[in-house]
Amino acid sequence: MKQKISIIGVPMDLGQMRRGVDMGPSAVRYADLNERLKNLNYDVTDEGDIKTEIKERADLHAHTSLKNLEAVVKGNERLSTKVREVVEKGNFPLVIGGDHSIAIGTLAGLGKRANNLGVIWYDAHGDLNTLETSPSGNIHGMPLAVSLGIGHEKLTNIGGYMPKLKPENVVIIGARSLDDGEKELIRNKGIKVYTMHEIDRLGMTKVMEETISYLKKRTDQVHLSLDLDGLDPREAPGVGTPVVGGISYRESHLAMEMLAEAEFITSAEFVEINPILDDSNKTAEVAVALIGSLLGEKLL
Ligand code: Z70
Ligand code: MN
Ligand code: MN
Ligand code: MN
Repeated sequence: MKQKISIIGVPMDLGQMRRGVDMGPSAVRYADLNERLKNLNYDVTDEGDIKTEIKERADLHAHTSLKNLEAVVKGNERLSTKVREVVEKGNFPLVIGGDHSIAIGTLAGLGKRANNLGVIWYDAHGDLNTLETSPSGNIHGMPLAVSLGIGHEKLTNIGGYMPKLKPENVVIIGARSLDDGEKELIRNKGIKVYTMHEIDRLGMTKVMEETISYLKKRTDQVHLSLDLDGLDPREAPGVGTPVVGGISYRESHLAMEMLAEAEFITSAEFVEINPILDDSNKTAEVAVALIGSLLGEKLL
């Protein structure tokens, strides 16, 4: 039977302050995602976009310094429901963002059905802040903490349960910008992290071999949450928070191919694609190429 993939767009831009990341799903569709997956012989359904609030109309002055809290919660509740439905019909959820705050809803939808969910967090950042540790109040800097059950209860309770994840089931790859509170959380919870230092030292092959065997031992499903700012901004310039010294396109390609060979990724999301800040839709094209590799595309 043909494997089925459901594309879910999430034009969310309320988890951060830059304009344009809400256009990420359109940019990725424009870069021919659907075609690419059909050529790999998948049965593809584009589920369309999840409704998100418009920036101007969101409650910018809610009674908390978590920016746009209510609007972020609403969008993520809708996303969580959609992801759960897609998993229940046996499809592979492929979520396209939108800022990284949408990982809260994706993981809420997945965790409901998995016994022991694992996550690969491919990102320049840890996204492990809470209101107390955040330098910005931006919720896209918090989704991993929230999914571990740490943070504002309106966020941690999305989907009606918590936590969605165990700290020992998480592997962060590509980190090079961590706030003090995030470093503390990583140490206290024993979260496995491959910073750029380890990627340079060990090479991406070893990093992925270790990541795969680590998660295979302890999880029954693995979600890939890929923030395009994990890549170097020279190759993925269309992101809101570029950080120099990132993972190369080639290394990322290899990482995706190794995940495809291991056949253990059960859902994925590609986030923080901002075509307004881009160089002729390059970042969406990179995302689509990586998605192709993740889902089994080979040159020969
Ligand atoms: C910073 C914060 C962040 C993504 C930037 C940045 C977080 N640590 N996350 N871009 N995807 O504001 O919390
Ligand atoms: Mn916008
Ligand atoms: Mn992120
Ligand atoms: Mn990031």
